[in-house]
Amino acid sequence: MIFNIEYETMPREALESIQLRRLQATLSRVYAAVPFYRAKFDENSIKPGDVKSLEDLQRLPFTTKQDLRENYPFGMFAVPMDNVVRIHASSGTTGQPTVVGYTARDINTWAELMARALSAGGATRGDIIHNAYGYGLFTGGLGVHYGAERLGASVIPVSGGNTKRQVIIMKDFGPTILTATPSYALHLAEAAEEMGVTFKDLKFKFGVFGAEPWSESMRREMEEKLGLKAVDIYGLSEVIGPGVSVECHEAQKGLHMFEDHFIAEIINPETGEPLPYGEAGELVITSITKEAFPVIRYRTRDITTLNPEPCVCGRTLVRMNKVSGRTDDMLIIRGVNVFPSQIESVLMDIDGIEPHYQLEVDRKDNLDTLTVRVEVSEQIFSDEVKGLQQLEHRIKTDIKETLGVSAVVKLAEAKSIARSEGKAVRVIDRRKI
Ligand code: DLL
Repeated sequence: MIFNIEYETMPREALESIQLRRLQATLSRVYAAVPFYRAKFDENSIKPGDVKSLEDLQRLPFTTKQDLRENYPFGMFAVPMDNVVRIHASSGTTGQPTVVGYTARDINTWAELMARALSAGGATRGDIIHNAYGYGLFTGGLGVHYGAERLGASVIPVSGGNTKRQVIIMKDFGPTILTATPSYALHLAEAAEEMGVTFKDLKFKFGVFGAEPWSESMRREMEEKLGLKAVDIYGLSEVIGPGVSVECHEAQKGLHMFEDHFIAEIINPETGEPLPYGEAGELVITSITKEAFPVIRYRTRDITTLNPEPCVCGRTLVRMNKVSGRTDDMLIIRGVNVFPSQIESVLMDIDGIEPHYQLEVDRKDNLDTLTVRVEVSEQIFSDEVKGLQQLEHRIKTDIKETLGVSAVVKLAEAKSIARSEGKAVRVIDRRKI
């Protein structure tokens, strides 16, 4: 089902004229209300009125995470606090959290976008949504929650954690849609198995997974293990939270960007030059309907490509490919660029490997070392030493062949790598310490 058929299937030309109008209004608003933007525009000798076409957007300066940090906590808000009804913050593993605000209208917009996203992911009014994204400052829990209610589905606000209780709820309440980070969804399946509950026998039809990167191979693994169709949802607190883009369950091929609210660009992260459709680079987003916390050309640091081809689902919205990594997640190991997601793909294509792994990077005698710790199934782990050595060798060779980097591979016993209730920790880089 397409929740908002008018906007989601709009002819390109009509969509672009709405985008331009909304962009112009946003620019006037931020110029008048946010000293940061006024100063930035003035520095670049550009006034909101100079933006006369969508192409002119490229003349505007970028906004970075650093800019948001410098205006911590409320300096980027474009409305008086009287009009702010909600505050969220991104945890961020380093430095200050980023604080974002919403007006009542923003909350309304977000609910609509999340209803659209859930519906693209296969949810309908009749569904029961088991929402295991964390509730709190993180946008995942409440984002899905409001969207589910807007859609008219029944939402179980279970949040992250208390995993055993979650399994009982899944068994007794019979939810049909699972929303969680992919890593927590896998953890739920494991916990269920330990309690004698076969996840596949539960009533789940669709899973709407996001908040962290997960590869195509991970999708296959999850669909098989969880017995559902898995779709990808993308978003970030700075832009609104979840509900910036989402895959449709029909194609499961690229995430439709809700372009009536966000303008997406891809740039070369080194030079800032805009890149054409189909080329990989950093995703830059401009919000065009947000009131409390609009962002102009926000550099997400997420790497993807945009694809304008029509989709079988009927949506005319441009699609972004699955995020392949972040510009700041890229590991440089002995000069070779390595994204954790590339290693994930290699691992998931090998039988007997569990979807739980961690990359450890060290520096010994001025040389980088990469250790890949990955879990194997219990059956394999209890196998003869020779079999384990062969498997280690296979992984090492596949990584070397695909990525050109040498790794030490350590097979770990099932469930020995720490599980997370939210975003998984995939990389431990000791070189920075
Ligand atoms: O993770 C919002 C969200 C909640 C999205 C629930 C989807 C589902 P932040 O905590 O601000 O917001 O983190 C944003 O997470 O810049 C990406 O690097 C990463 N991320 C989010 N979704 C995906 C995804 C939420 N589907 C940061 N694939 C983003 C890959 C993702 N990375």
